[in-house]
Amino acid sequence: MGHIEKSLILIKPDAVERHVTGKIIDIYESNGLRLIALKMIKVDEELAKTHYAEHSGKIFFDELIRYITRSPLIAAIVEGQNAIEKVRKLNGNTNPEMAEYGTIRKKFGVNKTENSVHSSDCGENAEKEISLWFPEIEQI
Ligand code: 3AN
Repeated sequence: MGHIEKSLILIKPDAVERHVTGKIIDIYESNGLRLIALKMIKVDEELAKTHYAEHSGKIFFDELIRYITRSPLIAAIVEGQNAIEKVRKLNGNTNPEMAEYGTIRKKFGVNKTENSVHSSDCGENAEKEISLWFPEIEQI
């Protein structure tokens, strides 16, 4: 069965710009995930750099920060059985060209940078990302 988990998801600028956020949220909800928090924000450089700190110094880092801060995105917390792994499977490979058919990145992603969605990759990072993106929420 697995257990109930929370994961942080971002529906990133390219998806908001192309009006596909509703379709993406529908995929999560149709797969048994429940939204427990959601907001739209235009990310500032400080939050972007903290979120992507592990990629600091990589060749794609500056492009990644420019992209994620260029227009509003949706940040949300979803909850459900094995939510972390479930969301990552629904999202698909980082590179939309490599992603399996039916995944969100295959359907909506443009390239490795503009790949429509982000989600936490493990429980520890889910906790960190939830408190980074939703500092206003106490303990959930
Ligand atoms: P994922 O989001 O699939 O966990 P990560 O954590 O390896 O992927 O990368 C975080 C983000 O950095 C990706 N969503 C993507 O936008 C960007 N990224 C990762 N690798 C590359 C790359 N080789 N070229 C351009 N952007 C990349």
